[in-house]
Amino acid sequence: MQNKILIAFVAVATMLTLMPANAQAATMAETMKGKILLQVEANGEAWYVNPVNSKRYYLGRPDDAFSIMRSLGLGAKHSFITAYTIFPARVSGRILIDVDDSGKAYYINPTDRKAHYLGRPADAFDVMRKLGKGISNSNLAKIADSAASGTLWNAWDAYVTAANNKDFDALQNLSSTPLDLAKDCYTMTATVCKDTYMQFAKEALNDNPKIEQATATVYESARQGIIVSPLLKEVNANDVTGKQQMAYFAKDNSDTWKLIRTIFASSVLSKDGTKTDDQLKADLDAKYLDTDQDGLSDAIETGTDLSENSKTNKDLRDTDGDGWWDGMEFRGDTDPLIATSKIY
Ligand SMILES: [Ca+2]
Ligand SMILES: [Ca+2]
Ligand SMILES: [Ca+2]
Repeated sequence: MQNKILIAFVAVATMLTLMPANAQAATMAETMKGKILLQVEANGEAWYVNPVNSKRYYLGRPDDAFSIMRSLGLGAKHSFITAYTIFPARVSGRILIDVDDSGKAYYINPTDRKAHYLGRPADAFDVMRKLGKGISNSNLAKIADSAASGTLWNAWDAYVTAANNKDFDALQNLSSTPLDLAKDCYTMTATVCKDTYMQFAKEALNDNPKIEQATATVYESARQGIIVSPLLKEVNANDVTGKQQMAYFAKDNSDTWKLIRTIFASSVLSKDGTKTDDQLKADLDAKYLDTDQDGLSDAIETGTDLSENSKTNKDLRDTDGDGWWDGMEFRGDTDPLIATSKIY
């Protein structure tokens, strides 16, 4: 335990740096477009990769699979559906709904571009099992999950689930950039590094003030979002402490929320006899004040914080005017003072 330090600031970063992997992920999603995938390393869960947006849709039970596949269908004339044995490439992997014949649905298998009738839920399920291709968890993680791209809170929930399950692949899929094991873990093996990393992510969640929809403050625009827990203030015998958790998310070029970083900040104000507990609590509020709501306190932006100085403008959300808020850039790996340095 550290003590007697007037102000101790600990920022624990559970997230990474920026760049590649997106290219790799894009390739996997491209390759799998229109295919039905079976998660062979789990319980054979089935997914459909929608060729329209290259995102995967969980097919679940037979009834679910049937309705999901139909909901992603493309209306087609009966004459079009009966005109081909091998369908044109533009409908490869699509589900065609016969608008002239009571909405009968057909799946165009991308492997041979032949139509498979999806009559009742059981038919859809059979097609899924017969045509589904096995995929590893790590490759599946490279394809964006349609459910994960919903709201900012979906993204936070995905993070919590990944951390609690110590699911490294899920966390990698959610993160804006992959963890660079070689760079971040030095002499550890990849397996030990991943385990340590996930252990850390889980503990950080349990130790911190909770981020919950009911009590959190959210700063959100079309492409970025920051979730801030309430500032937890505790009065102890010799000090007053403050703790806050924050999570920074950005939408990637496929419009999917990705995690930039989570931060746990804590401060200890020692009681020196000159201030009351309430005054020390007020000092904590002041220390965490974020006037321009960009995810960085005024103290960090102006350099009065002892440990961090972003050198950004405390009254301007986006100091360099590149569209990304100061906190997003400072907590990510781009420069908040250089407009050409951008998150996406
Ligand atoms: Ca600020
Ligand atoms: Ca600012
Ligand atoms: Ca900026």
